[in-house]
Amino acid sequence: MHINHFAIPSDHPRARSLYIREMLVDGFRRGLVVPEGLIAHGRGEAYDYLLGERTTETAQRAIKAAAAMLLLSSRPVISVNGNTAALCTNTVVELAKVAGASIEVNIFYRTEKREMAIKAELELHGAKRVLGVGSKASARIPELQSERRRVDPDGIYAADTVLVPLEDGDRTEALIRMNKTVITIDLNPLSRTSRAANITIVDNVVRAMPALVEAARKLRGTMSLKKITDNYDNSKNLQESLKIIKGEA
Ligand code: PTJ
Repeated sequence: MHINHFAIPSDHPRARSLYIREMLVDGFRRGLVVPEGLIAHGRGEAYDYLLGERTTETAQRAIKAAAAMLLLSSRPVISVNGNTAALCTNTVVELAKVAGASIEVNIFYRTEKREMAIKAELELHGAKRVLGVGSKASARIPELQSERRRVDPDGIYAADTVLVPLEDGDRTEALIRMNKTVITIDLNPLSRTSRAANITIVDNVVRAMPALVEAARKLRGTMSLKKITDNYDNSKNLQESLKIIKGEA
């Protein structure tokens, strides 16, 4: 990865945030990220700033519920777009192993070249089987017009639970209509995806993904999974995240 270290002094007060930006820019140069992805990241950054650039206790509760949900699922799938590939391919692969999930490439601005680049990036980090690329995305999500409707019949189409980091609202709602459980990671607690998903982790994917791996590792083989998911309340969780942003909590 080419990170412009010279431009960012390590003692810069915003060094961490600037490094994450560089990861996106590097992903853009390598053909993983679309220009629109850089803009989407900017919006995420603004929310992250307001949340204190930390995994809040509220997000941690959602992470625990998400880990339990993935472990309870019989066909969990992690959906990977350009930004996710640039920021956390290694933890996507780790989570897939720990939670027994499949990995599928699913992008909004679809080109075969970028699908292949994201697949190659996942394989470089140890993914054995990457779904949803090229002619493998032969199934369709009903009532969805965007290129995200094209999914793998062995992956998202047949999944009971789908983890969709940085997702657009249309597909989240379409997946819910297909009776799938949707887990998202989205820094904006007001987004349509955040409100439609069953479990919303309001946190940066860069922090949330490793925390999710850790939580799944801890919970694997324990008996309390169903209790954790039953006791989780997503609307309450979103309200709490909003209060943190407004400085009321
Ligand atoms: O790779 P593609 O073609 O699938 O395109 C990916 C983007 C991100 C461009 C596409 O999915 C898109 O346009 O997304 P949206 O509708 O802008 O939604 C992105 C959401 O993710 C917004 O609510 C952002 O606040 C949030 N977000 C951005 N960066 C992060 C984030 N959430 C968590 N971690 C981030 N690093």
